[in-house]
Amino acid sequence: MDIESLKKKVLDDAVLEEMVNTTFKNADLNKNSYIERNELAVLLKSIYGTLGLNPPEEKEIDDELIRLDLNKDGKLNKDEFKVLVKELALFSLENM
Ligand SMILES: [Ca+2]
Ligand SMILES: [Ca+2]
Repeated sequence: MDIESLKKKVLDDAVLEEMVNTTFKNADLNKNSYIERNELAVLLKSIYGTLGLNPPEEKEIDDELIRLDLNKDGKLNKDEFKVLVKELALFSLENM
């Protein structure tokens, strides 16, 4: 399968939904159905590690949280988290 059709597949709602659900469940360490800053930090560090990048700085984690936290309650719900999962999926495809 080529990259373009892979991308299309990733952006297919059902596939993305599945990825979001799985990632969200793994990232939500205290199981309160929100991704808090510390949980986002753990997730980003692990993703950066997987991608072979330097670990994110504290400021980058703050910036990510601010960027993704659309309703400004200081944590990410599943809809907000979905944006990140989508970006990460596309990013890993671009860098395969
Ligand atoms: Ca949580
Ligand atoms: Ca939020």
